[in-house]
Amino acid sequence: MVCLDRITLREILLPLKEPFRISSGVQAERRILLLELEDAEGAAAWAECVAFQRPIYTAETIDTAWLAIREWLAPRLLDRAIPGAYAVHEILERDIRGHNMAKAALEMGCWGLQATIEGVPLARLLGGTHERVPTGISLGIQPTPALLVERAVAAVEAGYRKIKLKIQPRQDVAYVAAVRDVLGAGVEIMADANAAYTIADADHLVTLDAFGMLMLEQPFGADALLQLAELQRRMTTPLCLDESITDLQRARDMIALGSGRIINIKPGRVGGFAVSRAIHDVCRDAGVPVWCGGMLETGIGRAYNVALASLPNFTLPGDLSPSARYWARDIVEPEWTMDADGMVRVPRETPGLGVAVDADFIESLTTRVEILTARQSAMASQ
Ligand code: OSB
Ligand code: MG
Repeated sequence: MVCLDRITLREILLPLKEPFRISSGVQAERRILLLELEDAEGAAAWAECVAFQRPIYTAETIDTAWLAIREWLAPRLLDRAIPGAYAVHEILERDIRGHNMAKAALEMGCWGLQATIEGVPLARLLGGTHERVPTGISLGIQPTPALLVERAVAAVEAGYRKIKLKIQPRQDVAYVAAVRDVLGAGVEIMADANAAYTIADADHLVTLDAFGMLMLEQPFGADALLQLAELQRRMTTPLCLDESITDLQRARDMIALGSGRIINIKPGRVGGFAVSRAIHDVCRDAGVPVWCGGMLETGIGRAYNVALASLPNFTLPGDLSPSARYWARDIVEPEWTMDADGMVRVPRETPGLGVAVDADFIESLTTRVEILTARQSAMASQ
């Protein structure tokens, strides 16, 4: 049972160690929406909304998420007896379209709170089995192939088990070729286009087959399932879908149409853990491997992703880089680390998220706060 007494929305500003460029834009710092969920007995859990500042990845932004949570989503949960975190998705989904990242932040926070209340690690509450999870790195678009190679070599030396290269038209084949050439055939590499191509680029994309990549992620737009299926028929490299997979139905459609052979599950993109787990199960039954994507999260979002990645069908390395990859200082203690074999340890003893949240440091980074209660949302709706 979970019953929320109060939800605190908080925006923090955290500079990235280095700018991260994808085909649709660059980010040098992150405005991040954090949630603190509390019940009437004083139990509390933090959660992170993964929406970016601008709609470069999906339509949501930190500001639309803030609005959706305050106006439509939080009032459904506050002061209401919920049988368990598993039930939250349905409550938030009914007659409210979209806003998956806003829904996910609340839903996952309820899983975190339930784990805290029950005194169990989040991974165990979810049904995770892996004790350690393999990690890959996602490298942003660099000015030259040589600069990308430098970073890829350093990543392999650090132990990363998969090297993902962001690509876009005119910054693709030469970059992939250079990295493959220097790393050799023994390293798993992949590319992610973040929807930068169309079916008109199919002949060009097929030439990427020559580099033996583990997968090619989201070459076309989110809705282009038929064109993706056409490309997949022409390529030996498995396509992996990210932006396209917004819910369980889209995962089923991908499998039925052959639009891809691998799914990148980001819980924020699909509305939370219940849907992530359902997609995981459907993929497991269809023999489709999944892995956990990343959204340049802080250590709070990382705790949720690592717990999710401990489920059995997460068989490929996730974008689960340690704290120091992104931040000069993370907002959790201990920070997330990776061992020399590129593995991240899943917390299996500590209840809840498995890391302590540094509330004082968060306070010093905070640019706005809003406290939501049932009383206040009832007054607002009069
Ligand atoms: O497509 O996975 C993506 C970052 C910003 C926007 C989209 C994506 C990414 C990443 C980052 O690849 C992965 C990470 O968090 O390390
Ligand atoms: Mg992606």
